[in-house]
Amino acid sequence: MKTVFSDTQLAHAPAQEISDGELKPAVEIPARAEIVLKTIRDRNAGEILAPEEFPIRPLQRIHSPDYVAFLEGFWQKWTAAGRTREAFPFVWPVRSLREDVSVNHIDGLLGRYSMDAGTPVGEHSYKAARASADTALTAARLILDGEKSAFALCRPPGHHAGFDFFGGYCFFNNAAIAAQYLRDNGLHRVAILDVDYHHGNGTQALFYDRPDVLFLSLHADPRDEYPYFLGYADETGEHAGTGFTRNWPLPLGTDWEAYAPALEEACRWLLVYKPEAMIVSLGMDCYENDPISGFKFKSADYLRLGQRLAKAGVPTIFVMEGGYAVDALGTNCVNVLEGFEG
Ligand code: SP5
Ligand code: ZN
Repeated sequence: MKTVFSDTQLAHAPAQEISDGELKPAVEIPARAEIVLKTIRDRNAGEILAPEEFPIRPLQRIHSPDYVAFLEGFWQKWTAAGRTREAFPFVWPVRSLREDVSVNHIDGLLGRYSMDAGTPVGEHSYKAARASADTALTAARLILDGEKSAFALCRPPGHHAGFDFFGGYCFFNNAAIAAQYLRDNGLHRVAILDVDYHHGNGTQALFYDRPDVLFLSLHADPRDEYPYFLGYADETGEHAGTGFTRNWPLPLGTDWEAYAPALEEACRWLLVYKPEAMIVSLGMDCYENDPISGFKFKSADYLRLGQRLAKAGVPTIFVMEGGYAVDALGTNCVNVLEGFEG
């Protein structure tokens, strides 16, 4: 399987994140991509190519122009305000506050365009996130050109990012951008299967009223885990999209045995929907030693995951999302890719 990756994605290198009432070392770091690359090379898991540079249009099919412009101009405004360190938002337009006003202050803008305080924004975040989206788009291009599978080694990840907000370490929704690109280039039905440990709230919301992109997600029960406010079983789509979103919230402590039946159900929905292509939002954070997560996957379970996904028999783009046990991340990720290739 071909892998797409650009060194520019390494430029987003956050030092710290807000977690547990402290500033802790960031977990969504360049070493994640580096270990996956190294493992692909060590195991001869296929050619690694650089992404094409896409124009801004495919990205703006998913994200609002004002949000994209905010991220592009962020560092200039931040430093003009005298700040030198990476940024964290801290005030949000929640219930009873207005999100329709056009604020000037960079702290107001940071809140307007974010969902949490857990996502550091630095000098190079925008260009790394653009490169990450280009990586997903290039993988989509490979599928349109006839490849049966492709791996977009995306970083920063994407599935928490929405129409006009960043969060959950995500800036641009790489999987959604790839799905829309497939739709805009002749495919009629695209499925997104999200197996990251966290619910893909951004992706779900982007396609919630649409029947042309099926969204299926298995994740930790949001009652007990980030992102808390979306990802419940009663969310099944709205308007024309009614029935085209499905969620499997699973309890903390879920291992492969408990996960597999839910995955079977999701695969049955895939079978019924008959997508022309599938995008797998591939987080490896269900792993037992993940530092921020609570599932119990073993490394060998990632082989099984890849094998099961191959049985769907659909052209597949793997888009990397989370997974923070860096030492095992390469093994777990390449296990999925090799499991898929058989
Ligand atoms: C793409 C992705 O996987 N994003 C995940 C974002 C999770 N952000 C919340 C992190 C909270 C960490 N809390 C640590 C608890 C264990 N000490
Ligand atoms: Zn995750």
